[in-house]
Amino acid sequence: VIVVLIVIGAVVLGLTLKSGFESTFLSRCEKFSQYDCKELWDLFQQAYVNKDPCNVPVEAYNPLIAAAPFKPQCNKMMFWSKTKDVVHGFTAKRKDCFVTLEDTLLGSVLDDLTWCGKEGSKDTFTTGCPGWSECENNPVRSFWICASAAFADVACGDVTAMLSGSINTPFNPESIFASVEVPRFKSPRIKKLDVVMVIQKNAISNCNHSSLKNLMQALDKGITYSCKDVSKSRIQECGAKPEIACGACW
Ligand code: N1C
Repeated sequence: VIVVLIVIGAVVLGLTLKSGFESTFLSRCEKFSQYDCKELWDLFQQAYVNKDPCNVPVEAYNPLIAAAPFKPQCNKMMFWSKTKDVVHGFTAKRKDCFVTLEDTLLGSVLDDLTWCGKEGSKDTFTTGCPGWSECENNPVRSFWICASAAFADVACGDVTAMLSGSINTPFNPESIFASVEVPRFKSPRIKKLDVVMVIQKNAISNCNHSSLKNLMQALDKGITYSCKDVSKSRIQECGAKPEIACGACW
């Protein structure tokens, strides 16, 4: 009898205990009211669970994104490449100025997480998952491509992008910004792209960098381009001083 009870107990526990990953997903999700987080968790899992972790296509996340669509926020949408910490340090304090993908439900729920499934298992794993460029169709990369495409699809008005002056190729064709987001910027929905080049002490490039010519050429005709070199300290100052108007930050 005791053995049977232990077995039943273990099975019940196994069915009800949430993994750390699921708890993180749900607790981050519940900060946004008006969504059914359990439903979103189920849709999320369906994208990669019980699949080869190198064979999760971008489209696998379409049902998830359809259930928590991005809202257009004209003139406030912020994109970035290789400047995540500066951007989020700023937007965390100045939600009045800009929104990034990480300020939306799906972006904030999955930010900084790693996950994958395995063939023959209904579990979510957080270790032993393929790295970002180990195989193309990995669950994490496919999610960010799908979400970034949907986020760029609703961008409108004047959009801003923070690029890094501390790397060799600020506009890198391999990046999600260049390969997924910029190609979806369409005139007349988008009027202007304001590039902010984040300049630190170790800067090796700025608005004059040749890769930015490729960015200009990639832009849909009708979208105006601008670029400004802005020091990291100025961006941080603007984050720290809410009295500075968004339009006067740089
Ligand atoms: O490849 P990137 O930059 O150009 O991608 C950034 C670009 C942003 O404009 C975002 O809208 O694409 C979107 N995006 C995210 O919001 C995001 N959050 C977290 C893309 N990737 C995102 N991540 C993780 O950052 C992702 O897991 C991958 O590892 C990096 C890509 O960032 P990058 O190379 O600096």
